[in-house]
Amino acid sequence: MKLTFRWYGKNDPVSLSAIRQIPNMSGVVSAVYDTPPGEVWPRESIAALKQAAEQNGLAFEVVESVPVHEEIKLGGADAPRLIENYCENLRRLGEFGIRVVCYNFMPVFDWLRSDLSKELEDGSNTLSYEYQDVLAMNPASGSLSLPGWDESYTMDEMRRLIERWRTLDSETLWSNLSEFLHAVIPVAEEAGIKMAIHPDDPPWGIFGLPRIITGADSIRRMVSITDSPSNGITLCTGSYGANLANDVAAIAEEFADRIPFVHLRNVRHTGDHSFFEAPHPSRCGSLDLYDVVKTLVKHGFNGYVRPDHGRMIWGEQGKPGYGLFDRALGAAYINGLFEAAEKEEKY
Ligand code: DNO
Repeated sequence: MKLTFRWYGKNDPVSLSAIRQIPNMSGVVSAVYDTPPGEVWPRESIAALKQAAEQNGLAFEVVESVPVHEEIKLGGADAPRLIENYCENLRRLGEFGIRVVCYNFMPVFDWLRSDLSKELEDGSNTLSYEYQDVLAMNPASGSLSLPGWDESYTMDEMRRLIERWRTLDSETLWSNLSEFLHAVIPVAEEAGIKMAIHPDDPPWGIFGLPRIITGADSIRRMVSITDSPSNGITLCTGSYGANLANDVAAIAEEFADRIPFVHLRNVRHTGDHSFFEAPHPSRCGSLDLYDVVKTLVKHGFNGYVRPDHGRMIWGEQGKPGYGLFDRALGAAYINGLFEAAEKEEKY
C-alpha cells in the first residue's frame, strides 16, 4: 500500500512540509488547477507539481482529477477535440511518471452535500447529506456552490447546462462513457497509466440528472466496456457506502484486480439517503473499513490509498473536508489497518 494525501497545489493551506510529517506518507495526489477543464496541461505545470512534491520527499504519481469536460459527457459537437486533449494530457502525465489518473463521469456538480459544516456532538464539524434538504435545493438558482464544483460557469450558463443534462437519459450517458473509454484507455495503456473512475457521490440521481457509477452492477458494466487493466475504479468507500445497498467489501472482492486507488473514509447513515461523514475508524461510522482493507490485502493490493474528507477539529479552518488534522488521523488509522491486515495475511 502506498499512503498518499490530497494536495491542492501551492494555494493549499495545508503545506507539503506538514504532509511529509504524517507517518509513512509516500506521496501526494494533485492536479493542475491553472488550466481550464478540457484544455491541455502545460508540461511546466506538471513539472512544477512534481518538483514541489519531490523537494519535500514526496512522490507525485497520482492525479485527481483530470476533469472530463461536460461536452464529452453530453456527447456534444466538440467532444472529439476534447477527447483528443484528454489523451494528450495522459501522454504528458505518463512522461512525468504518473501511474494513476482518477476522474469521474458525474453531471455538472461532482460531489454534493447539503451541509459543509454540520456540528457533531464532540464539537467538531463535518460534511453531511440530508435527503430532504437536498430536495429543497435549486442548482439553477446560482446560490449553491461546493469546493468540488467547477465555479467558472455564470448563472445563465449553468441554467442552460442543466437544461441540456435534463434531456439526456442514462443510456446515452453510458454510450458517451463508452466512446470516451474506447478512445482513452489505449492511450493510458501506452502511457503506463491506470484510469480509476470515481463513483458518483452520493451514488444516486440528484436534481433529476442521470448518475451512472453507483454500485457493483454499474462497475461490472463499466469494466466490461473495455477489458484492460488500465480501465479501473477508485474504490471510494464513503461514496459507495453512502448507499446501504452497497456492500463495499464485496465490491473490493469482486473488482480487486481493477482497483489501483482507494479513498478510505467512513460515513454514518442517519436515515433514508442521509448520512454524515464520520471519523475514519469503523467504530465511529457505519462502514467496516477493516473488512475492506482485509479484502484488498488478501488480493495482494499494492496500489495507492488516501484518507478522504476529514472533519474540522482542534479549531482548524480550511477547505471543507480537506483540513490537515483529521485527515492525518485518518492516515494514522489507515497505517494501522494495513499493518494488521498484512501481518495477519502473512502468518
Ligand atoms: C471529493 C472527491 C471528488 C473526486 C472527484 C474525482 O472530495 O472525492 O471530488 O476528487 O470526483 O474525479
